[in-house]
Amino acid sequence: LALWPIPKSYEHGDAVLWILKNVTFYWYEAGVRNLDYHTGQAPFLFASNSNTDTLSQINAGEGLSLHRHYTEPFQDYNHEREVEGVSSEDIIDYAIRSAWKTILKQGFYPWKFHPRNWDEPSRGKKARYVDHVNICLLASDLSDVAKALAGDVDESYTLILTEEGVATVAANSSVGIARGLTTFTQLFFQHSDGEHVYTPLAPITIQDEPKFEHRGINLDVSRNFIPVPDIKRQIDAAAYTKMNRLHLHATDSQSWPLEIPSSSNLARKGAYRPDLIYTAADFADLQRHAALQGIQLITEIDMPGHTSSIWYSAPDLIAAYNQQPDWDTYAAEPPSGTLKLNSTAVDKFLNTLFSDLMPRVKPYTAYFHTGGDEVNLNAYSLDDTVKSSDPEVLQPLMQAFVSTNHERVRKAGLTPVVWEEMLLTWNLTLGSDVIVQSWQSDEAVLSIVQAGHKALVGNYKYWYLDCGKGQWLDFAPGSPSRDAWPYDDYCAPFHNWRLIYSKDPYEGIPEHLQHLVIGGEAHMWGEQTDVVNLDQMVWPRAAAVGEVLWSGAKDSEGQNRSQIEASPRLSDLRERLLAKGVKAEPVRMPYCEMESE
Ligand code: CP6
Repeated sequence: LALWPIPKSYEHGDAVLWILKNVTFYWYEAGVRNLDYHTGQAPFLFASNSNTDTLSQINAGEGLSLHRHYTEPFQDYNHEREVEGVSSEDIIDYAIRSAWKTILKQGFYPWKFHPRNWDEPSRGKKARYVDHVNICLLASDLSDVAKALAGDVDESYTLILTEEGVATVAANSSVGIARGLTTFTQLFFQHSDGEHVYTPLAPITIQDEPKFEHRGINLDVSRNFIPVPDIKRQIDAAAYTKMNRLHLHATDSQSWPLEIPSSSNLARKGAYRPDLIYTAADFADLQRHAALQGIQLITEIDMPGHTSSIWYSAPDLIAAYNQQPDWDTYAAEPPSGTLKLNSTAVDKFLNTLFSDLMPRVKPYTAYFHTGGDEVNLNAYSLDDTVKSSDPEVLQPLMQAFVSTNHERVRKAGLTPVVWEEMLLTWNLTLGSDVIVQSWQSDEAVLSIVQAGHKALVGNYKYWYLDCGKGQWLDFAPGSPSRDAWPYDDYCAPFHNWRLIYSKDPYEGIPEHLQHLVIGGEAHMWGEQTDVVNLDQMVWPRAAAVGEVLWSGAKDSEGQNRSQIEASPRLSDLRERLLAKGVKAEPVRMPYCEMESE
């Protein structure tokens, strides 16, 4: 089975099924009994072994009505609509159009194209035609998008392709439909005749649902600027591996590319160049592009550390700016600089910032990330509002700083996310709603869930995609005297997909606390990555995280999933990503004469 991520359960035969160009998508909804509209017959022709409650309900056509149907020519989703947020209808509409495009327009060849003496697997088998695809949204409640944004959307789906050539994707939510259609596209291969698309996997029944609710990629767009179309391509690829979060590490010490209209100098002066910014329109476009594919874009404004790019527009707010040559006394990375910790000017600045940004993220996500990683105590000895590096002095100030910010986040109707240091290093009291993002260790994840918080995993030894590239600090004052990058001790070697795939998010977590591990993220820190190597750095390795988070790290026997079994599937996914214009790296050779089937 060439699917990535692997579904929870599946059964398939080996008839060959062809798809021709004139496929119609029928979209049904629960609610009104009206099956005869348009088709004049019950549209669901399931194999007789379709015996679950859901399927018999659909079979009987109970309470389903035709909402809409799509015949060729398919237009692209209409992005012109200038409304805030997305609806269930938008998500399904987008999913149908892009599934069709993926199967029939894009073109791709299976990884195993067997260039020499190859017998097409379809040869000699019975050909069938899929002439319609039924999309069944079973929930009558169209508020499922609101649930998606609250993080508790039902992403499960059922996918059936009968011997008669009827395909059905049924789900309780629009996002479930989108996930099912994604799987649907992965059943099909381009024939070497260049004209037909076939699946060797029909008839097939798949029942599927994610293991973890939060399946993300953290994309750092501050260290190197990443243009909007390139971020969109990461979103598309993430959706294609059934990931559902894009954590945008939008600002850091090196640059502030995010336009904040009420403080326009922030990006104008803080970006690398005034044109290397995300305008408010770009930002809305990105959030919408993600939401249409069932992905929440979660914005992080990292603070109080990692903020020296604010100095360019508001120098009075920043302490320990650009200390040379001993920047590393004050910060994890040059240039040093941190928001002052006891400053009314900083408080006013943050109030303006949050009032501007929160209402704009609210239609597309339930979360906001306030950062909090790698704060250096020494920086506050140079902070005129503090003048101390004593943790006893700093802790209450940090508590007030974070509590105030989290109140702002909650007032906007959002849930705060923070890096683990705020809880584990600073010992802050955080609201029980706060999600804590871990990056340093399994022990950290354990401490987070023991404190009763929801945790995101992303251990740097496994899920940091940037590791293994060696040091990049030679330009920084003071650095040449140091031969080794401090991170070389642990952010090395290169994390290949197998290492990434081997990590179980539940490692070291007792069973009764595992429900608090809500998922995790692959991290793309951007010091040595820009648009030239972005795709290769992220793909297909992020898909290894995607499968672990969707399917779980263990197989049905409780063993770590086989990398040998995963390897050809990942190779196949890589071909499909290439067909989408994502320049994913190869993970192996295209063909081996001696390979077993
Ligand atoms: N930037 C920010 C970084 C890192 C972190 N935060 C980082 C730390 C250690 C390694 C890689 C990246 N570059 N803002 C840590 C969360 Cl090895």
